[in-house]
Amino acid sequence: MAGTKNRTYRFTFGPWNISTGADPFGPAVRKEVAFAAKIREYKKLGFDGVQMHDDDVVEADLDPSATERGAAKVKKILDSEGLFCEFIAPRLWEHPKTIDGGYTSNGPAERKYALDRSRRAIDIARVMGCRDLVLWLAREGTYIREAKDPITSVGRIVDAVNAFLEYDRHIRILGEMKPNEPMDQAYLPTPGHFMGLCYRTAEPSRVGVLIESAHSILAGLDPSDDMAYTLWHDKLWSVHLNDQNGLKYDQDKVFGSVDLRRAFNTVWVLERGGYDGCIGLDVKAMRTTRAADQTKHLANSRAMFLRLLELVRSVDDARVEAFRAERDYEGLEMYILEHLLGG
Ligand code: 3MF
Ligand code: MG
Repeated sequence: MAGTKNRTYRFTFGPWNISTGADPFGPAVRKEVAFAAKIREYKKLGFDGVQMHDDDVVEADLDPSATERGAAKVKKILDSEGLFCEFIAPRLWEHPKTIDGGYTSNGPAERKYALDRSRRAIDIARVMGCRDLVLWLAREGTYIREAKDPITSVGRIVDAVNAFLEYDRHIRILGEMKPNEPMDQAYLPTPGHFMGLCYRTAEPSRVGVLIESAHSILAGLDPSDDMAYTLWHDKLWSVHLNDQNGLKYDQDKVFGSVDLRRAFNTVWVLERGGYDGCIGLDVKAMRTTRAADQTKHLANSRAMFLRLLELVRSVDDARVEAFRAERDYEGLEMYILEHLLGG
């Protein structure tokens, strides 16, 4: 796409990306870093904004005025660092009331909790000066398919989105879809599923997606194709770039660290598709990483994006078109591989 070559990108990540290294088989290996100290790292690492869960900002389940006061304090901390808040995501997968899911739980009191908590997350977003609410529907699925009614469940998710659109006339809702983990199977496993649903909501123009590379890979899909599909619909509003080595647990590896060409294609689609959202990274440090190096994976992922961006921008379009015109995809492939190898 013409006219995009001077575009600068804004980089974001969530404070959970600086982590203790605990995994399901072993405890923390690094000390928890205090929130304010994490925030001080952002600019040093070349980042512009912060992605946040509701309870990254303020403890869950406080009353409305305590919630507002707490959020205002955090807004000041971000302001003093020159950072913006990109989105708020209600963390509906840790609370005892959300063991069976949030919006699709079989319990009416639990479903009400999920809706109320999400509305509180919208209140927090307002105070933080951001207009995006991200829904990672972590537990909206099952371990055994007989546990819930699947058709009712889809309707409940639509009803929840509609409730949020009505609650705040400016907020945008972004679905972040993932096929499995923590659940065996999710009701809306891919961005395409959420896209279908968003056209059935009360206000489709305020419903879109965040696409995470690893989540597409886990669904057996190519992240750049998922992104292209939603860009065509003007609905790609945020991304979580990372990488994933095959179909196993969600790895959140450094962007481009597993499949350089797949990452190159991702940057190609974002750049040429005129993507104008933030470049969000959702990456984990290895458990073996020493505390002194616990932000390297973030700096490295950002550096990989920028290196790949240079490569995307220096592709010779005329050559690509000539290969296409000749249907010489063998030649085109070798041209791309040599370009990636610096030749
Ligand atoms: C899980 C995720 C989540 C979301 C986050 C913000 C904890 O695989 O990707 O990270 O990105 O909740 O939406
Ligand atoms: Mg993510």
